[in-house]
Amino acid sequence: MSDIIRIAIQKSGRLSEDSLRLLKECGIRFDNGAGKLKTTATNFPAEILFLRDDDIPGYVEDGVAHLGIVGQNVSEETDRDVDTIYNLGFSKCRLSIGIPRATGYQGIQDLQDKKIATSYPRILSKYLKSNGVNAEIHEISGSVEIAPGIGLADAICDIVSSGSTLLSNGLKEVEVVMRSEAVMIAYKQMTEGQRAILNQLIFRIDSVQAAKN
Ligand code: PRT
Ligand code: ZN
Repeated sequence: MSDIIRIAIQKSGRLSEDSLRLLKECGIRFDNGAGKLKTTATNFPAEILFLRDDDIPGYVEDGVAHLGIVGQNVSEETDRDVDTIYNLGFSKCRLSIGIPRATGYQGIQDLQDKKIATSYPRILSKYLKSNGVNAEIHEISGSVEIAPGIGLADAICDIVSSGSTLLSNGLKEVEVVMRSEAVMIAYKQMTEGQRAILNQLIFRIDSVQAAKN
């Protein structure tokens, strides 16, 4: 009876609005007043935690949160032991490699021994390895697209959506490393009661998604 599930969503960023909307469309009512880090739903056995997206997989692995909504890019990069249980279809983007527009490009071998700036060192290094390319990965946490322009790197690997950020930094997209969308991830060791709540939630998400198609 006392079972409750904690759902972690991004506090403020590109996933926030759609994550909130999804929960509301599932009929879960809660107060998400500004600055709140945690709130309790009034009509569903759930608490909502508002976190930075990068922290969500770790919280879900540890069971501090039982469910989380993050981009596949973040889930993959953080490499936590969680189950991916639902592809939610929003926040679609790709993780791509970009190089200066004027630089010629024949194929991925051209990246051999080059310096690539990224916030996704794990995914990038796997991708390069699987393509037999050895490059120097330079990890930076933001404004990755300016790295080539300031002489910090020969190439970048970052999230692309419309492509306008690449364009305005004089870069062109040469490799798509992965495609991403928002997913729901889950703690692996929920109680039976929590699984029952999760099943109710999934049933509601299915209905919401079906109504959109
Ligand atoms: O503060 P916190 O750590 O929670 O947020 P954040 O700043 O790390 O993430 P946020 O809110 O920017 O993005 C959250 C998630 O949204 C990402 O992990 C992706 O899964 C997804 N997403 C979808 C995007 C984009 N589209 C996107 N366009 N994430 C980032 N971008 C950035 C990208 O980094 C680049 O600088 O937008 C720029 C490129 O956009 P275009 O349209 O110019 O190509
Ligand atoms: Zn983040």
